[in-house]
Order: sequence, then structure tokens, then C-alpha cells
Amino acid sequence: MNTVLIGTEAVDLLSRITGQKLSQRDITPPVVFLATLVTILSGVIYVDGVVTNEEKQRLHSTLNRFSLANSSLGQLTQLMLKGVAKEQIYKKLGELTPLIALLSPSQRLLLVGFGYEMSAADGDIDIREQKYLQIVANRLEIAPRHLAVIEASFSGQGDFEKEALAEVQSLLDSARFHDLDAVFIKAASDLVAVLPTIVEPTVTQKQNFSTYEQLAEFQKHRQQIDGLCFEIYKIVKDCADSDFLPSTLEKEVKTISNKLQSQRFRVAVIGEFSQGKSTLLNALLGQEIQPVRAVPCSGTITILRYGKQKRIICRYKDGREEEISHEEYKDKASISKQAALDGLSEELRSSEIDEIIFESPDLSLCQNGVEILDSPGLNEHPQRTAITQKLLKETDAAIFLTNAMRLLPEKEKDLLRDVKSQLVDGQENEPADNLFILVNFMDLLDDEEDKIDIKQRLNSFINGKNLLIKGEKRIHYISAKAALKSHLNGTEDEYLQAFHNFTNHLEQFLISEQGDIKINDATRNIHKSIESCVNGLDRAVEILEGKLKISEQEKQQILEQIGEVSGRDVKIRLLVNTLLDNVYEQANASWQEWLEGLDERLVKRSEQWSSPHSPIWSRNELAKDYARQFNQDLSTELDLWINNQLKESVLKESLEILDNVIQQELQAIQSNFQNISYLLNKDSINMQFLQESQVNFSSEATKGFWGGFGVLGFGAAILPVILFTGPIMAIILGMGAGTWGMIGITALEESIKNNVFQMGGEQFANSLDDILEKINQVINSLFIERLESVSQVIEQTILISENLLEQQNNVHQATLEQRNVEKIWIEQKRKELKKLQLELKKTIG
Ligand SMILES: Nc1nc2c(ncn2[C@@H]2O[C@H](COP(=O)(O)OP(=O)(O)OP(=O)(O)O)[C@@H](O)[C@H]2O)c(=O)[nH]1
Ligand SMILES: [Mg+2]
Repeated sequence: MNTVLIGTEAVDLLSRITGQKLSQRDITPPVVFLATLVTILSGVIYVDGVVTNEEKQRLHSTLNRFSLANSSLGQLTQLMLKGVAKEQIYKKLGELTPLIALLSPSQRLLLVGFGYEMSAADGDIDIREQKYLQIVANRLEIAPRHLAVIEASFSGQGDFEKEALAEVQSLLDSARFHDLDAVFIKAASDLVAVLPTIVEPTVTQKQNFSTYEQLAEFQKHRQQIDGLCFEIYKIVKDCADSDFLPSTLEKEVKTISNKLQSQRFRVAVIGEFSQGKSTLLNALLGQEIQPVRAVPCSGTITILRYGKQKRIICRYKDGREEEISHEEYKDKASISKQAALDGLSEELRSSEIDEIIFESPDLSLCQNGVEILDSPGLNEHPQRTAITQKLLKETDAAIFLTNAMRLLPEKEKDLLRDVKSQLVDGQENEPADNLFILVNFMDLLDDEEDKIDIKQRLNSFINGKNLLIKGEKRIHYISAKAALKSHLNGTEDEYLQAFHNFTNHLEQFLISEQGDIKINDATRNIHKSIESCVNGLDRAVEILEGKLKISEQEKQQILEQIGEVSGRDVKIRLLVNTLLDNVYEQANASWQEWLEGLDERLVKRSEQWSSPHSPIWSRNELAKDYARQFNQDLSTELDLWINNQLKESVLKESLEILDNVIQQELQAIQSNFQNISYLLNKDSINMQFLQESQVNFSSEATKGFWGGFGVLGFGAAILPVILFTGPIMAIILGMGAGTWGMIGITALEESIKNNVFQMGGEQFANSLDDILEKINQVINSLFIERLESVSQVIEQTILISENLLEQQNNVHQATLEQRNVEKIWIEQKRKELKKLQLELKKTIG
């Protein structure tokens, strides 16, 4: 609805109908729609001059259906019913003109549809009621051919054109009623269900949906390399088992092989409610797997992936896991219908489910190594930041869905920016290269001009200073629903084509910009490992031939060094303990200091709160808006503390001390071993990890220096979500639509604001311990992760040294004959490795 059109006439009329002194801000689309609906339905009841009890009952039960779930709307309905009857507006339809002017053609058709629905509720349509509805339809400028469809649907009589039915279905598509309350959207989709169905041509031969050939080709290639890698691993393992190579090399190759084997693409689908995310997933899979609904539907993250058998696993937030049936899945993956109509924050928050994993052997996209994530609508989700972080973690591509009927309103733009920001780790000047933007619902744009307009608007947003996306073909205009339907019906049309165009680009992107890089990384690492192995084997031969010998004195030195290295590990551990004790103490003191002035700072911030919602009948929305702003303020404050106090004053110095000590110790280990023996140092390839590991522990510039605190929006992710529920909500709703006049709108708004503030403060205070606990966990992991990396390096050093001593020992005990046999065996393994290395080079091309 174009609210700019709301003139004084509309405000005056609605003030008369509701008996309240309203302002332009109170005239929201649901209010206009409801006033017109109440008038039309009252007209149907009053048309014959007498109102029977049964008719009254029918009117109330019809209206109840729309307003039960929302008490503000319910109260408003009562006011309107009284006003409409008193002023007899239903008789003077001309007076409705200022309201009708605000309604879209779809809303007008829906109103008439509801009128017929009520009229037909008792079995048949009274002739006078029908006449009245025809006059209404005329007023609302409904095309006669569309009216014929509605009449025939409810009376079961009369003819209509097939094209007209398709037009009516499209006009009543629930996606067109996004600015109305969810109850109307749900009612619209129920109404469409009553319309006759269009008989689709029977499918003779179902076409194959995208076979994802490029991905299949890529997977073949990956498997070949993976096979070679496994062969290499087996050889290295043999050599390590016989002590000719240190076991560290075996582990190294195993890690690369495992990584290659489990390589898959992760694609996340993201967007606000009802943007067609689940429908898109179904279209990508060519099957109707995900539950889809006109009102909010998906309640949890679902991961669809390949599995040898069909099974569905539900993971709970407390760590439990269970296999569930398909029926349970449909239920658990969805929000309840009632919650969808009521506003769902509470249900989403209280959900115990963390994620659901759907495994199947016959989803063509997943067979080709793609794991695809469906997500709940993120606009209202109380844990939005935590969920986006989870969705975008290790994602290869993110698909953001928006709606052609209401392209990127401000809040959705914020979500999009947020997603992009997370994809590029907060580097504001970097556009994301793995972000796809899909404009869905293109089937609902009736005009070519609208289509051009949408494209221009999106382009100007993207090409503005937003630095959102980078790369070829990242924007697509599609209809997920129409594409899936065409596919299932076996028909080719523009929607299926546009969809295939998108999947082609997605495939190309995954392979050439993600897959190839991963494969190249893996092969580079395998080559490096092979080099190390070949060097190690050469050395083993030299030892067998007696060309390389460790003197007794060197042996002693090595043993001493092994002892000393273990000592260094202990020393670092002790340092970590002392540093951590210190850090906890300082962090707690700083936290207390931050808490002291927090109340005042939040009060100051709350002066900036604002909301477009009416404090009269959109209190629920208004309170939610304020609760959102309270959360936002709190997370901004928390982030400020983390960045300015915790990181800079508390953590930085200690982490630098630790990193320096680690660096010194590693250098000392390296130079000591260098001094001991030419053997250990030979080709130094086995000890290269020592140098590499030092790079990891240097300066703040290194990725990971801040660990968990480096994650964007950390504050928002760990905060409790302040929800406006329970007793305070009841008090606000209980104020009654009529009582506001006594305290005045401004005072009403202030009182809602205060309540939100107070309730938010209480909820926050109750979760202080939890928050501190989470912060302490991250602090702990910053130190422990460093400690673990050092321990690993130290363990590696010891293993290599021990292997060397072992080899020397073995040579002493072996006979000449045995040594010769061993030499031949090593030569053979060396050859095999070289051969595999060559094959690998050829496969990569
Ligand atoms: N006309 C039309 N309807 C669509 C299209 N895509 C989805 N829909 C409909 O829009 C409604 C919402 O679709 P869903 O796929 O459930 O949307 P969602 O984004 O998964 O919604 P949530 O899970 O609630 O966040 C359903 O009624 C779909 O049939 C489209 O391209 N055109
Ligand atoms: Mg969904």
C-alpha cells in the first residue's frame, strides 16, 4: 500500500468508523483492509433489513477467524463493527472511496472473495446477498470475468473462462498480501484452495532435471586424485610401520587424504520469511522435500546431503541426537501454524532443535557433492546473528533470496549487508565473491515495465557504494515455484530456463572458484609430502649403507634434547596458567566496571528508539521494535567493551607475551637440533614444520590472533535475546484499544518503551552469569589453542628424533643380508612413490 496516498479523508473516515481520534500513522494496511472487510461483511448481513441471530453468529465467526490470533486486531474489529453499524457505512459505499483507493487490485478481489465465502457459509448464497456483493465488486472495479470465477467457485453454478481462473489464482497468490497481517495471508491461501483447479496436461515423459553435469565431472576428477592420494598414503604407512619414515609423515598424508575424501560444497540459502527459500531448495533438488507454506514455515536449519541410506537426524541444542521419521521431520522442521500467525519469536527461541540433517541417496545435487542448507526466515529470528554465523561458517556459496514484489526494503538491505559482512570477515571495503542474489517471485510481475524497473533498482543498489558482490552472474531473476512446477509437469518455459541458467552459474562458480582451489591446495601439499618421504627414504638408505652415522656423543645429545623439549612444553604450560589467572582477574574487574555505568548509557541510547508502528493497535509490533533496539544497543555496548577494554587492555599484552615466548622456544629447539647433527638437519625438510609453525604465532596481524573474539558480531551472538512476552505483554494488550484516549498516545508509547526497557534489563541481569561464562570460555580457548599447537610441534620434533635413533639402532642389529633386503624394499617403495607423483601431475594436467 502506498501510504503517501493516505489523505485526511481516509483518516477522518477511519476515525469515524473506530470512534477514535486517529492520525496518519495509525492507518496501516491491515487497518484499511479490515475496515473495508468489516463494512462489506456487515453489508451482506444487513442487506435484507433484518439481522437474524444466525446471521450475527456467522458474521462473528467469520471475523473471529481473522482476528483471534491477534488481540489488537480483535479489539479493533469490535470498534469497527460498532462504528460501521452506527454510521451505516455499508449502505453508503461511496464513502469508502478514500479507503478503496488505498487497496491493490489483489486486495480488492480478496475482499469480494471473503464476502462470497461468508455468504456461502450456510450452504447457498442468498440472491439479495449476491446482488449486494455484485454492487460491491463493481465499486471495487473487479473485472466481471474475475467475479464470474469467484461466484462460480462459491455457488457451484455459472461459467467462467479458463484464463480468467488462472488470472484470479495469480491475483490471489498469497505473496501479494505481504503488507497485510499474517491472518489475512493465511485466509487468502485458504480461499485459493477453494477455487477450481486448473487441469495440467498429463505428463508423458518426465524430463530429467538438471543432472549437474559439470559437478559430476568435477567429482570424477576429485575421486581420481583422491584414489592416488590413498595409494600414496598406503606406501607411506608401510614405510613408517617399518621405521624408515617418521610417523609424522604418515599422519600428514592421512590428513590430506581425509580432507580430499570428505570434500563437499556447502551452499546456504538465506533470506527473510516467506521469500521462497524452501521452495528454491526443492527446485534445486527437483523434488518437493522441504515443507513450504504461505505463512512463516521453516523453524530450524536443515542440512540436505548425500547419504548411502535415507535417514533424518535431529540434533538438539543439548547435544542429543536422534533419528526421526519422515512424518516427524515435516513436523519438527516447521513452525506451528498458530505460532506463525501469532508472531513467532517465543516459539523460535524456545525450540530445542539445533539442526536437522536430511540424508538421502537420490538427490541429484547432493550426489554430486553439494551439501545444501535451508534456514528459517531471519528477519524476526531472535537468534539471527548466531544463526547466520552458523550458516555461513565454511560456506562455499551463499544464496540470498529477495522478492520481486517488494524488492529489498531497508531492513532486508540490512540483513543482506550483514550477510555480506560475515562472508568477508568484516572487511567493509571488500565485496563478497561467493554471494548470489536471487530475485524470486518474478512470475507475479505482470508488466514488462515492472521487470525492467526491478532490474534497474537492484543494479543501482548493487552498483552504488554498497560493495556487496563481485564476480560474474551473481544476480538472477527467477521464480522458484514456477520453475519447480514446470519441472514436475515436464514443460519448458521461461522460468525453468532462467532457473537452469542460475544453476549453471552456481555450478561453474563452485567448481572453478572453490573446488579447483581446494584440489590445487591438496595436490600441492601431497607433492610436498612426497618430497619429504623421498628424502626420508634416501636418508634411510644412507643409514643402512653406513654412510650416515650418529656418534655416541650425538646420540646422547639427541636424548638430552628430547628431554629438554619436553621441559619446554611444561614451561609454556605453566606460563599459560599464570597468564590465564591474571587475565581472568583483570577481565572480571573490567566487566564489573563496564556494568556499573551500563544502565545510564542504555537509557541515553534508548532516547533514539523509534518505530513506525501505531501504539494504538500495533502495540505488539511496536514493543517488538523496541525490544529489537534494546538488543541492538546492548550488543553495541558489549562489542565496545570487548574491543576497547577486553582485547586492548586485558588480553593483548598477555597474548603477545605468550606468543613471544612460544616463538623463542621454537627457535631454541630448532637451533639446538641444528647444532646436534647434520642428520637431523639434512635437507631440513623434516624439520620444516618448525619454521612454518613459528609463522603462526606472530603478531596481531595473523588471522586467528583473536580467536573467537575476531568473529563479527560476537557480542550479539552471545547475548540473551530480549523478548517481549509474558505478563508485561499481557498488561500492554490488556490496556484495551479504547483506553488510550485517557492517557494520550505519547504517554502510551512512553509506557510501552519503559516496560520494554525494564523487562530487557531484568532479562539481561538474569543471564549475566551465562554471558560471563561464554566470554571466559573464549578467553580460555585463545590460550589453550596456542598451547595445543605448540604441543603438537613439540611432539612432532620428538617423534622425528626418536625415529632417527630407532633407525640407527636397527642398523646395528641387522646382518648385511638383512640390510640389503631392506635397501631393495626401500628402493621399490621410493620408485612407487615417484610413479604415483608422476601420475598425479598428469591427472592435474
Ligand atoms: N508465486 C510464487 N510463489 C512462490 C514462489 N516461491 C515461493 N512461493 C510461495 O511463497 C510461499 C513461501 O514459500 P517458502 O518456500 O515456504 O518460503 P521460505 O522462505 O522458506 O519461508 P520461511 O521458511 O517461513 O522463512 C509459499 O506459499 C510458496 O509456494 C515464486 O517464485 N512465486
Ligand atoms: Mg522455509
